[in-house]
Amino acid sequence: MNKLDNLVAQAKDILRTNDLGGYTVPTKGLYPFQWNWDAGVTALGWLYVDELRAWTEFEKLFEGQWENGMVPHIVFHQESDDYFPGPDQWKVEGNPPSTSISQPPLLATMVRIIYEQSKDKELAQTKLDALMPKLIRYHEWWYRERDPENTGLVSSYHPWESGMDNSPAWDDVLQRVPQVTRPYQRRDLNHVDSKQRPLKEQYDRYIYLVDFFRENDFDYQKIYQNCPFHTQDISLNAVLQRGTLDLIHLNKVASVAVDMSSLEASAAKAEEVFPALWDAERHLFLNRDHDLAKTIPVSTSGGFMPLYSYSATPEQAALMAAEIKEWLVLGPSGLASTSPLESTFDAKRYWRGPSWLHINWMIADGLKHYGHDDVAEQLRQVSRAIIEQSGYFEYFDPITGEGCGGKDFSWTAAIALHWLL
Ligand code: 2M8
Repeated sequence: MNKLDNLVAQAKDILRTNDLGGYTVPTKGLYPFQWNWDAGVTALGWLYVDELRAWTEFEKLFEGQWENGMVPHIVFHQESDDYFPGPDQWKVEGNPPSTSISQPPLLATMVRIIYEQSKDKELAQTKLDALMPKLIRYHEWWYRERDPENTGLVSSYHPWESGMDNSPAWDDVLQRVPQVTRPYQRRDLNHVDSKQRPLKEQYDRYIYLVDFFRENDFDYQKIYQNCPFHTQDISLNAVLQRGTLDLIHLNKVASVAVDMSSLEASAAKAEEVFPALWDAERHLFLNRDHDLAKTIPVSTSGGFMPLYSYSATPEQAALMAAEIKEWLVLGPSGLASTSPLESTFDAKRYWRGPSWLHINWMIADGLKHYGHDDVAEQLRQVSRAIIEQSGYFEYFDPITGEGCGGKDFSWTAAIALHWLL
């Protein structure tokens, strides 16, 4: 087998191995359940293995959708002692059990790509038609419950909701969250070197928030008013924006079109407010601290995500393309999740520095939209080089390309199948 065939075979094997029967775990051991944005990216990989299976990934995730439309960040389809905090900590009633927070909503965009690229068009139409009402309810939930004052930006209440858990962007806001005093036992450190994971002090605050949601009866109004962690995450908002635009498009090809005026108005409102998050000196967009009503001055890869949602001006896009090229000089093995120039940059510690393949792909997709094909191609080449060098790890040291975190990782394999191989 040549090198390329070997990489393709390995990626497909990873999806099959991580398949627990209709849903794919991110990696065995470390993450034994179905995660929301992992499921979206992973479905894209299944497209190259088994189209029907790609659609099942979404259907399984939507089994966890709440009455109010929310799609949880983890759906606990079966029990496992490998992970903390599990369903006994979240205490959400429902079958299957789930968490009470969500994750960056990239499902609609992944559904659109799979719908357009699948070969079995009849299957795709049937599956799309069935998923549309669920996707619409999910997006409506974001705007209704997470932006109740119609500011144009949805709120996040937990670093886990951003998907970029220990990003330095959240450090100051997280300091306002008390540390739990009750004992608990982390399980992630049974699987991964502690130098590549969040600190105990951060976990103490993550768990406090889990208790806080439960003690506030998961009531969105109480949480909106009182949650000590309250951010407006630029990356999540960009993912939502792109997803809503894709959903509006999908409504035109679905067998039954519905009134999308409310989602159209939400997307238009977001377009109005994104410019306020642009930082003219850093050449990227910033996250926002809701309670202090100001932007958070930390440069992260999430700040480039308005490329992916088509929310930047051509001038801003050109500045971001140039900035990305500079980051790639300092960290040539994929786009660092935190600027290598930030004092908080840490090359191996999870979202504080490492590069992540699905983020590289989304940003490259945005760069292409703005005509910066050269930088998009550079991101593709460096991403390809790291899997050749290190295999399908969860994340990669952006300076050396060393694989970090979990190995045989589903979304890394999926993005490789879709974008790199
Ligand atoms: C990581 O997050 C989980 C909590 O959700 C964890 O560390 O326990 C993040 O990288 C997140 O973005 C990802 O969805 C999840 C599963 O891959 O792992």
